[in-house]
Amino acid sequence: MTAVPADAPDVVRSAYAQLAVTDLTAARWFWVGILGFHIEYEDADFLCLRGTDELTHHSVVLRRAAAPALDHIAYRVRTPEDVERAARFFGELGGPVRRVLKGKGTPGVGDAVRTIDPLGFPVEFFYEIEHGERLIQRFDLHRGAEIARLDHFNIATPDIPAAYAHYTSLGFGCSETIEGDAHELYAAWMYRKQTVHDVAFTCGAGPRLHHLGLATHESHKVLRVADVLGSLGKQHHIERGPGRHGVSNAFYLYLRDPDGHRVEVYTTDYYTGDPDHETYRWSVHDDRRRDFWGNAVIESWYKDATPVLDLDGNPQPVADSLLDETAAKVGADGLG
Ligand code: XXG
Ligand code: FE2
Repeated sequence: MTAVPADAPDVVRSAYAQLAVTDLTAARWFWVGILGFHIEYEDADFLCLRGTDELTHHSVVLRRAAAPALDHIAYRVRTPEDVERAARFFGELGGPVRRVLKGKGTPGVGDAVRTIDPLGFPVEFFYEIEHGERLIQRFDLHRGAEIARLDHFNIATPDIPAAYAHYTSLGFGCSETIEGDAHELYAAWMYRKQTVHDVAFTCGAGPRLHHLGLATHESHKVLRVADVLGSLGKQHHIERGPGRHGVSNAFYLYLRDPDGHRVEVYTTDYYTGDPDHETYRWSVHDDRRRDFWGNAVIESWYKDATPVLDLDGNPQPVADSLLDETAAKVGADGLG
């Protein structure tokens, strides 16, 4: 694990994302029925969802709204003092900093701080959260893709070096990158917990949410969810995969929920917790980097993403990407 810079909050992990969805019934079919999330809390406006391995209240929150969007991504910090540290850190960066008191924000979450980070993303930092019943060995309740936990956020952002610099200043390590001939950064994977990533950057118009990475334990769960969608005639929810990533080595499948939010069912990446863990660098010309078997990445995966909201619920303006990975000559991708 990398050291925490003196002025930065000690981030433990990517903890939850709150998505705006237009139809909670349709969303429930997908997130609960197909992915296998468990409902920890629901009312007319919110659905709080938890994976089988998660002991805290939720890792995905769905909020009923007029249009699909990302409300915020949220990181858990190590102590209540780190919530204060987050307020100071982002205050000094000049972004808006808003206190959200327990009971006034997302159900189950204690006192939190929300900000718009230098990349334009709405981000929450919290320590306190309610705990849920242990479901690890409630095999009788496991279903669908049997999502065990949220693994990562993937964000679409136009300037990858700026994203890399910001998350480095928050004490994140870098497990892997995709780079051009002059080492220009096309993508990077960064972590606080001891896996390949808590957050990754896809070069694209942004700020937008590219996807949520959701961990399941076994690759046959990834295959099963694709089979089930086919059987139901719902194959249009499958966007990319199944396949084996080059970056991360994970076995993967990308799906789109009824509002178009992208999720990745993800399994078997690797440990990154040694203090001298080295970054693994892929060439943008290596067609195994995004799919180890050289399968093409479809254009919608590079181009589509979820709009993000500011702290008042208004859409954040989007800037064009500085680099275009689809324009790099990348063999089997067939793009560019
Ligand atoms: O989690 C991931 C991803 O960011 O979704 C994409 C790991 C690897 C990849 S990639 O498409 O680069 O293999
Ligand atoms: Fe991912």
